[in-house]
Amino acid sequence: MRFIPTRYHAPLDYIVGAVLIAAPWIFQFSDTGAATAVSIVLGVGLIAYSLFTNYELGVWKVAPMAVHNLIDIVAGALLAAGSDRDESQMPALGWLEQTRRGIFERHTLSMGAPRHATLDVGDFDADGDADIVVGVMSPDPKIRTWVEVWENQRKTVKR
Ligand SMILES: [Ca+2]
Repeated sequence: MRFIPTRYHAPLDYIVGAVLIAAPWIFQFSDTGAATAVSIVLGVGLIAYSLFTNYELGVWKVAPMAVHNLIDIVAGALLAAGSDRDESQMPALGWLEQTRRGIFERHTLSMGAPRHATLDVGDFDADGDADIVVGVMSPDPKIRTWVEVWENQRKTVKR
């Protein structure tokens, strides 16, 4: 069974590889040496074995796709094994408020393991300001919530 055709899988590998290399700075965990090293090594590794994969964007096309997929599974398991950082102290949901043109203020709305698989913004309580709704995905059976709505309780200045 093939979930993602290789014509999409190949560009995704290079994009994900680049994101993994930059992730410690994008997601602000670069102060954690082990997590930073794992992310960079997996990103560089992903790009490296993609170059050797026999698919659309492979350069040396020596490794069959089955081997590539096996390495993907092992790399994913390594990444999912977690970091040495206490996840309860990590921001799980943040809001960047534009206070002036090009100037953003960061607000952390919740802490803990990131488990929000999706997010949307809308005026869910019809009071004229933006609220947030997030989808929740967690392997923890104690978490039974599928959707969380974050109602904007800040008084907005109407113009
Ligand atoms: Ca609202």
